Amino acid sequence: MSVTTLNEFIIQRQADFPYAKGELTRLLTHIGVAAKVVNREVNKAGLVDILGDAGTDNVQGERQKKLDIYADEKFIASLKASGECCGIASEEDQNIVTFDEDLPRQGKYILSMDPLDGSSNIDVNVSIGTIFSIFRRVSPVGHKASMEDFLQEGTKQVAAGYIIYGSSTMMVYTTGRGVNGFTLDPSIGEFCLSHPDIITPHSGIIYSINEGNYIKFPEGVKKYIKYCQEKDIPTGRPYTSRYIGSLVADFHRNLLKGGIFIYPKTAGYSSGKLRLLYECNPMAFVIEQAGGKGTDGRGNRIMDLKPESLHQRVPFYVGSRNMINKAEEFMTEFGDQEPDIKDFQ
Ligand code: P6P
Repeated sequence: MSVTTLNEFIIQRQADFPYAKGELTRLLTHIGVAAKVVNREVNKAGLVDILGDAGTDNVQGERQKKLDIYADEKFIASLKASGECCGIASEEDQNIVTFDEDLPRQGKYILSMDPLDGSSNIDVNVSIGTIFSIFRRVSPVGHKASMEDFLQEGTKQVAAGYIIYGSSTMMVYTTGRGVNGFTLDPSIGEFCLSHPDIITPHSGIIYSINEGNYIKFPEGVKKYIKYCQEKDIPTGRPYTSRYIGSLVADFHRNLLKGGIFIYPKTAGYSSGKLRLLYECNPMAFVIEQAGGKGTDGRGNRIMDLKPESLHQRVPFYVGSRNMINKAEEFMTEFGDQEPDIKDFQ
């Protein structure tokens, strides 16, 4: 069976892309290169001194792992070298990363990313991932990237996807013409097309939510969880609860098998925990291109939301369209107001 590498696929599909002058091809290719470099370190994380804490916190006040910072640096370097990316927003960096050199400033694209999502799982060998979201810049070419380049609605994404560093390493992305998955073949060091034209089932039997937060959930979420646990053979219920605590891993499993992932508002996270720019928007683009839905639980399409800040959080309901619709019925009927955090202090 002939193998199609990521680079061959991107070039074959270049004609699909309105800005087909090879720009996006170079950008996606450089993302693939950085992914292979990060994958090499992730795969030997237990053997070299890049496990554990870096002794610093990121903008979220979350403990940074050495591999977080390593991944951030490698993706930034590769994207800068592509000459197509004029600026980057990263979970690991307070402000946007811009470049002084003329070459990257000529870039027509910006990228928002979570360079290593789920990094609290690194030390226990659980799958983690990189998530990326690509826009055309709105600021003038040749100048530094500006904040307005990054605060565009998700509907303006030109490409988005993720790399999952798991039992195998995969890159899954969309440019608005469907979703395709590539598995890294370590024997040749190439991402090879393994999951062409991914379509997510309209319904599934998996629900993914951190039930440890149950008492902090809005009433509608509590009622939906109980619905998932009730026996009803025709709908596949009781569903199966699957939650890894690594968005890329939970999302990828549900994308392929069908299911719903929810990170709602909770007492403590009154806007939800996940970030709009570099977690929710890219995953929403992928899921919609695969036939699913990504909303805030109240019928608002994630990709329609106008971002107000780089690290803005939103409630996130993503997965099989019939399951999202059912969950939103519960949010409408029973409310999505989270309990007051003072009740738990
Ligand atoms: P919790 C990882 O820190 C992350 O950002 C996502 O990858 C994951 O889905 C979520 O947080 C898990 O959060 O509160 O359930 O541990």
